[in-house]
Amino acid sequence: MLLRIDHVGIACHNLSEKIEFYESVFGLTVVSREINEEQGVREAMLHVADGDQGASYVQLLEPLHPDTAVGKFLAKRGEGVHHVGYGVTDITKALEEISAKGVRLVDERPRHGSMGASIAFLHPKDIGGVLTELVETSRR
Ligand code: MC0
Repeated sequence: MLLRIDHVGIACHNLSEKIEFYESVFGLTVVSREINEEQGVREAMLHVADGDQGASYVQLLEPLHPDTAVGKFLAKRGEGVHHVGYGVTDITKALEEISAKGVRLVDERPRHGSMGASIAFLHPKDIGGVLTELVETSRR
């Protein structure tokens, strides 16, 4: 069901500073910067590698407001890994299959994600404390 690790989402207080850090330390390149109002984030995708099943990225996330998923995460836990995003072929089918196994879905239906992808989150409490995201895209 899972094709690859699409991205690792990392929560930070200052997006520009964190981009500079990843560029200078790892030599990564920003391929997309977006504001996603629905998710309450300002985010950047930095390309890591290409594979048979698509590319993988580091996603840096800065909250738009304190009262957002990433804002609350930062207040509670500080900066660090916020979620793991896995590539899937058919997100609707994957959600049905995962839900049937008793895992709570944060999103019953796909939402708009970075770089035009369809995304959906699974509840961290049912996945060993890891907020998990499914990502379907034809372009990566
Ligand atoms: C919260 N919890 C987490 C967590 N966020 N555990 C692991 N990883 C995380 N990122 C835990 C808390 O510690 C708490 O556990 C419990 O979940 C409830 O958290 P809460 O702070 O009370 O917050 P809730 O319940 O209001 O919301 C948690 C939930 C929410 C996961 C449902 O954050 C959510 O809907 N997330 C999905 C959307 C999202 O994260 N969007 C931002 C990235 P305790 O034990 O203390 O009770 S958007 C994105 O990345 C897009 C742009 C993309 O990829 O394209």
